Amino acid sequence: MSDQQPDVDVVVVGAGIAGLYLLYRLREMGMSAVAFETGDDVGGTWYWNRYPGARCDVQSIDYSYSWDAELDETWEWSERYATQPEILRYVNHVADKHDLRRHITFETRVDGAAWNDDTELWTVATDDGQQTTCRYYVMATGCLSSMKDPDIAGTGTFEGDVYFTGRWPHEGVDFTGKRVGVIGTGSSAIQSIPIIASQASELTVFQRTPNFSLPAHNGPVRPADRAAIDADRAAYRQLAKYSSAGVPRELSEESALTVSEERRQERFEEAWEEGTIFSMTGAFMDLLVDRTANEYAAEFVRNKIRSIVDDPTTAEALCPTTYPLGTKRLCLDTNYYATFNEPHVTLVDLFANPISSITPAGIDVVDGDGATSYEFDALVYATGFDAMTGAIVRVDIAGRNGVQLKEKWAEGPKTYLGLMSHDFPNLFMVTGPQSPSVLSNMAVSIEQHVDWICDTLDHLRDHDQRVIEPTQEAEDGWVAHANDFADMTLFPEANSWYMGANVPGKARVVLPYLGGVDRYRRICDAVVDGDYVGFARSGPSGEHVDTGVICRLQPDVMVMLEMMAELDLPPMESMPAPDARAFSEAMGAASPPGPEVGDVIDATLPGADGNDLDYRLYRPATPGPHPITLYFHGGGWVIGNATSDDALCRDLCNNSGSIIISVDYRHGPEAKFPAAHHDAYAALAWVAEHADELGGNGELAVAGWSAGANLAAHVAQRTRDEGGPSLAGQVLLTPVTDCAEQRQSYTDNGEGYVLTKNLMDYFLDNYIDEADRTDPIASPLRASNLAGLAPAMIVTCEFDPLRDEGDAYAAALREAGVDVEHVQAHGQIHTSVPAVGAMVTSATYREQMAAALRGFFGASVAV
Ligand code: N01
Repeated sequence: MSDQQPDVDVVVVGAGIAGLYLLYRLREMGMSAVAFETGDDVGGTWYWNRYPGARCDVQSIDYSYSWDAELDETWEWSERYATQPEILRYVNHVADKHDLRRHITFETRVDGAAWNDDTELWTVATDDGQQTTCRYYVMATGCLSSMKDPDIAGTGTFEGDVYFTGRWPHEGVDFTGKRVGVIGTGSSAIQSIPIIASQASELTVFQRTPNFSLPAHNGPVRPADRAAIDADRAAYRQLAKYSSAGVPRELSEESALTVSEERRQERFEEAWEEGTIFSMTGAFMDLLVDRTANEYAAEFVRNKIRSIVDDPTTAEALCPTTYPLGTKRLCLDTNYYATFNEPHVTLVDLFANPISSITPAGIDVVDGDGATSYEFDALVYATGFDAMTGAIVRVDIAGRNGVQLKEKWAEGPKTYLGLMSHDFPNLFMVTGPQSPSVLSNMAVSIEQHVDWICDTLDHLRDHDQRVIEPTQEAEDGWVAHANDFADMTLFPEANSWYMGANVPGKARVVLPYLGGVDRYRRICDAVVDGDYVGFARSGPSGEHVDTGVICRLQPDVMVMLEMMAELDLPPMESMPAPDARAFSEAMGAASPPGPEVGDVIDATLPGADGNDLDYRLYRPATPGPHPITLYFHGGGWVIGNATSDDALCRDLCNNSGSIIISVDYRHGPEAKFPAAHHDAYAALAWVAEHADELGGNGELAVAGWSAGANLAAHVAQRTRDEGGPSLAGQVLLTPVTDCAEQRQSYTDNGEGYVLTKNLMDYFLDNYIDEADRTDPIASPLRASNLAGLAPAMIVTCEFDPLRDEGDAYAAALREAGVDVEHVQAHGQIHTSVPAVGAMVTSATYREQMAAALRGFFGASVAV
């Protein structure tokens, strides 16, 4: 550690909306700072993007700073969606009001930055040949500031006027009487095309992928919106901070799959009329996660396009069909589609007629075996940006031991919270990749990041620390979490700039964090409240490393637990068994129904002591006979019945191609151990004997979940010992295998993951006396001999008290020579795998269970 003092405490790159607020906060904190800005004035994106029609696509009352209450109350936006000149005026006003320009070095580009481990300083190199040392280095470079290379043959040969939407001439362009070609149909093109068309003598639009665009319905700020913010401005801003997209709005709790066609059309019409980018994707809760739900919305918009555009061929070409709605950024327009009804406007569909080359006179496209040449006076490239990472890696950033950020990110960005990256101490990013950024109201996300960064610098100073860096483990955890969230959605299906797919050679990964602004903010706050979970900090006061990893649960599991916490349900173990059963049934009734199957029959079969056992038989729709899987429900031998795992049984039936017979068994405390175990075996014997009548083909397997998996494991042992019935296999989902010992997973996961240690104790106490718990019937792991058992497929879940005993059983079976497939479900809890229709991330384990059954039954199954 050296005591070398830097030139300034903080170097900021960029003087846009983020850079200005950073400079303000840093000055208020008494830290010295300089911002380097390539442009000759403030504004960032609003400085560069001056193309005709440029506006924000989040309502201006929302897309505003909230940190200056006086500004917030006095600034009047003239329209719902302000134009670029008005937004630039606003940004300039802020810079003047707070005298921020004096901290900015304009017309100066940052080319490189290197960390020095000895001095613990960054050296920042600028294109004027200067070097500036700083303790902290903040990239406030914006998500859409690095223009994409148009990557079209012949670019540069055109002899007419050439314009890029992202670098528009300050003096403006008059296209009157000109023949104009526009390449691209993203937001920039969609905003500018109607205005260029109103001037040009001929306009030709070259479209590679059509976009979904909604009418902006721009005009004065709507009275209802104004009333909402005027009623209590501070409360409104607070709502925005804890909303999913940084804009206060009610989230739909309706599924597009379960409402009537009439209701769907009604919601989509409302969304179309609302004119915001969040209205259509938010019309139903499942539009961005379910392909069928999404297709309803997509077709609605396509029908709107067909109703606006006169020429059917042009209309169809304008209809997006190759990706789900909303997985490329939705656009807001004013008269975009109607512009194609103008006689001097032509659409060239590059899928049918790809560009062969830009030429000195215009553009040549392939046309059948020949070519068509278009001649222009002016060409407009609206070809987009190297989004989110482009502006960051364009600077040569060298971290610890010379590690290059560009190389580290070659396979996709790796960050902790989208704020920092391991090996790059004291380097912060504002709205970096893997933060909500572009999927939110940027004004809200920028402020949150600036506040987090500045509060962190304040904290370091207060604690006599100088250096902060995320640990590798924390970063790996966040990258995994961000990817898990993305994988739950439809976003990976589109070749969008969200995926980096618009830039040839760029890694294809989801760049923004999809968990929402509210959740993300709570996570960032929790990291701080936990004393910087996942960060290493050092300085004169010593070194402190927090080895924690956040967000290890799968995202949908996390969401489900959050929702359950909000319900504040009473603990089941506080209830007498009959009440616990009724409570569990009520919860189950609120769960999504499982899929249709070929046939469902409810009947009874004899239990071990002349008692009747209800069962439900699920028959596949495929022609029989079928193999049979006897299934035992979960519920700790206390709750549940033949129909309580209905959705899982349906799913298994369809995907395994076997008949599933879900059989009930007697429960504690009324019927204590070993009643349930004996019933399970009696049921197996009866099913084997009646297989023909039940539609079976003679093959038989057992399956179960939790206590039901314990029964399945038991009967698998007993059939071996009693010489039948013979089993093709056993599928054990989060089984109880040892009632007598609570392993480490009871401590790790004993609270907060639905099945708690207390609940498990309650189940055990209700069913098995202490003295019986070492009996191998109750604890199959304790059997003296595990050899010769039917092949097993065992699923254990990372956040389950029963995890370790399930793992131990898999290991013990394998040791005994049993054929075992053991799947450890990452980020799942005890109850998440059976939750068909509710938990997306556990579908893979359900599929694996079904695949295991198919494997047991070999060639006899058809699905
Ligand atoms: O860029 P884009 P943009 N040959 O990447 C096409 C924000 N924004 O500047 O889709 C032929 O969306 C490309 O085709 P394809 C907003 O977040 C906001 O328009 O790759 N075509 C696409 O059609 C937005 O999403 C506002 O097949 C080529 C177009 O060029 C983001 O900025 C306004 C091509 C690029 O569209 C980017 O929007 C404007 C090629 N070689 C922008 N290369 C607001 O309202 C690319 N294309 C705030």
